[in-house]
Amino acid sequence: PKKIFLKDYAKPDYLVEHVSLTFALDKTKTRVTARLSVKRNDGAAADAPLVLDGEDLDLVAIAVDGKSLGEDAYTYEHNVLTVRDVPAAFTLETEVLINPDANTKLSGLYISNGMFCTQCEAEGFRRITFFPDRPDVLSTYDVRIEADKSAYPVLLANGNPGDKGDLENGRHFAEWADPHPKPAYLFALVGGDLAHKQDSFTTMSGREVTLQIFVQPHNLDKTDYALDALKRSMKWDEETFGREYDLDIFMIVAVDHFNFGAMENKGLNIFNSSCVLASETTATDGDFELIESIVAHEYFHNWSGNRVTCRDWFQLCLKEGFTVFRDQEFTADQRSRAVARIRDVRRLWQRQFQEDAGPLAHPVRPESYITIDNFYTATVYDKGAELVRMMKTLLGPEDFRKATDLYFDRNDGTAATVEDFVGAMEEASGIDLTQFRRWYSDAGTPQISATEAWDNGTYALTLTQHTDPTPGQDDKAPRHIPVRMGLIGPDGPMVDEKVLQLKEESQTFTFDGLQTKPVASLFRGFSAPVTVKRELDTEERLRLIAQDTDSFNRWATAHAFAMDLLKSMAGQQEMKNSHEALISYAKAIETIITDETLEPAFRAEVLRVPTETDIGRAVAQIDPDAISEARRKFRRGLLETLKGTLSDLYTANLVNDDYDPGADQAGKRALKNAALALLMAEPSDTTAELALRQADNATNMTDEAGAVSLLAQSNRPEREDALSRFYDKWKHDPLVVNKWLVWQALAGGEDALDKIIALTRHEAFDMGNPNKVRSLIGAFAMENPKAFHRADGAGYDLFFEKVRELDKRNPQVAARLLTATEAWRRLEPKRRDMLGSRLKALAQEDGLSNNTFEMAERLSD
Ligand code: BAL
Ligand code: ZN
Repeated sequence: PKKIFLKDYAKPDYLVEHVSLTFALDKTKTRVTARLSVKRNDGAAADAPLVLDGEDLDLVAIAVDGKSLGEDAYTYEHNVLTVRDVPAAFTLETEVLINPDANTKLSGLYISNGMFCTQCEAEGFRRITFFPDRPDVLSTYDVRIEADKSAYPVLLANGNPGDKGDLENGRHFAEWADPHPKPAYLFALVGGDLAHKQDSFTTMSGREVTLQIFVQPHNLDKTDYALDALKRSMKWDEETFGREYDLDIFMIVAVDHFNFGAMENKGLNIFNSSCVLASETTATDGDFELIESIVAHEYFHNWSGNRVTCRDWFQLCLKEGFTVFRDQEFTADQRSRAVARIRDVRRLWQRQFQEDAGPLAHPVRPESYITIDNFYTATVYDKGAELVRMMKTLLGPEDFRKATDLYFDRNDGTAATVEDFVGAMEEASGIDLTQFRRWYSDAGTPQISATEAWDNGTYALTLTQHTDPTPGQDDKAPRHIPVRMGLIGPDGPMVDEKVLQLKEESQTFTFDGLQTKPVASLFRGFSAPVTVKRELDTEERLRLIAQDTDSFNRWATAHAFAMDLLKSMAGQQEMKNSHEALISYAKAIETIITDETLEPAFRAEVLRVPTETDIGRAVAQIDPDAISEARRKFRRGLLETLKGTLSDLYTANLVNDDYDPGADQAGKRALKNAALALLMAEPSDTTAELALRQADNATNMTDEAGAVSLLAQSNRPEREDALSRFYDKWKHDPLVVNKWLVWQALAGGEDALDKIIALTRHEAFDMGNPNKVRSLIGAFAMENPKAFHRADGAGYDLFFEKVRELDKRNPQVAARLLTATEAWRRLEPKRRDMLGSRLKALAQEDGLSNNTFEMAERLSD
């Protein structure tokens, strides 16, 4: 397979100004007729051939300016159509046949539960028609869709609606026009028997926009929350970024088979149904929060991604990092800023830090790829968002807003680069970001060592930065790192918060005139995506947990304390007086979880115990059995000290009001369920009874799932019955059944893997549905280390069998599953050899997709 490099970027030889498409929809033979208004680009040679992408297309007819081309005028091989001797401006007409029913890759036009839908990002449009399928070719579109009227009464495409009407033979048509130039990856089409909910939004300039959410009719009662989240997103983007919506209509369609979470197609977002459908009895508070953030994310793309798009796929973070930043800020404003920050950082640690520390490490702006599908990563998305946040910290909020205005205004209607974005930041603020740009080009997480000295009223803090080598990048120069910090004395804060600028390899910052030696609160709000190494004794830790005025750092200090205890229990780290330290930790978090002046959701975050996978990420060598045992002991140790408090918390946080998915009620439920989770560390009959009662009496999915999932993780006799009753109750609802699959994928016990293997044959599982694959195989491989890394290698056997099977069907999802192995080099030697050799064997296998080959090769390299 061919590698593509950023340094080789060249402008396209031909642009397409306008596209007219006609679709005659048919399950196995959809006819796509395309008329492209093509123009030679400035600087292209007069004899440059027209080169178009096309994959799995059956070419029926091709003409230039109305003249049909003979077979000697073009070639179509290796997914490339080349037309020679074309004029400087012309109309290209093609007619192709495609087979949506056979499209198991879920890229291009395919069928999900009987409806036609599309996914074109990154390179799916070429599976619909011949086109220069690259993001720097922007065109206006008009689309006509024809289909059988009774099977597909609803026909949608991007833009504003035009004519519609009946045709012969029970068929009908609908026309759509999108006046905003867009790259082909934002094209979308839907045809199906769908119901919809409708609302409207009046924009800041007074235009009324129709909002519609389309779903299968039986899901119509699950659309209200997404519609409400959409309206809030539209308002927020006007108020916060000055961005107004630009079409007469905005539509969302839910589909069950989808590779991504959702897709920001212009005016016609297509969503994985798991990221849009919610009702109080079927979705948890976490689902509601996720839906709110994804609806916002896709909507925000209308400006950060659609109006201003990417020049090439190496610039993916330009739209994704910025849009994640925007959706994170939205969530922080809609809910609790402190809790949102903790959750975002937890996610970054879980996914991105792991990626940055292993064989898949790559810069936020990668320099090469075989298939771009493999670079929709936590690094591009979540670290990309952190880079935007750091620039906001360096610029301050006012200059940051000036910079985003400048960026949007200057690049509107064009395909931009990271350089355009960072350049706008510099121009609006006068700040030099030359060194900061290394964050985009250099992979790896900087490690900061903090040492301190105290001398007669002067506190000196020395920060040293170092980044380990990553694949292809051996030497790393120092980065420009914003360090938001404060100093905490025995009675609270001692100096006002400051942002230090760490630019050298090592720098010392001094603070004079202090009465007593402070404890530094560093990287407040997680002001930079770095790890910090420092020596804190228990007294200093307790001071930060109790007195830091930055709530993120209160949580982070408690979390680091817990991690050190867990590592020492797993035999990975020395800790003096670890028994006393565990009691100190328990007492410290008890003070927080019982402090009613703090938000319940924050207290719930403090109470959550790191998972076995979290611990695996933090240790030098992963021994899954030792980690599992350490976590078991840690939870039991906490329970011993906190039992009474947890029972009280449980009772005090019962919610009796009508269900509301907002932050206040959700916080109370989170705290109550976190208390129950720790009580279940060693479930007595009374505790199991409490969980069973919660499951049976629950009037919302948060409480039902909270209780059943805990029983599923336990070895209580009630387990099987709770799971089977849950299945019987919910087997008609695939999204709820996915939760049931996840809980069993995460379960412990000696026979855990056998049960997972049995589930791969269960009626609820389907290799053709990515949500099912992720729920069972993905959850097992990523979050059940004991079963996945079973000492006899049987977990690996199941995993690789499923990856191979899936690769034939859906390479994008197969390749993504492989990320579950990224820490293989840190496994204890026996497992390392078993997993490493399987990865190497896979990389050498014939007949793999490019997606899976690229991942297997990078992982085993
Ligand atoms: N653009 C792919 C899905 C998303 O990030 O919104
Ligand atoms: Zn996105």
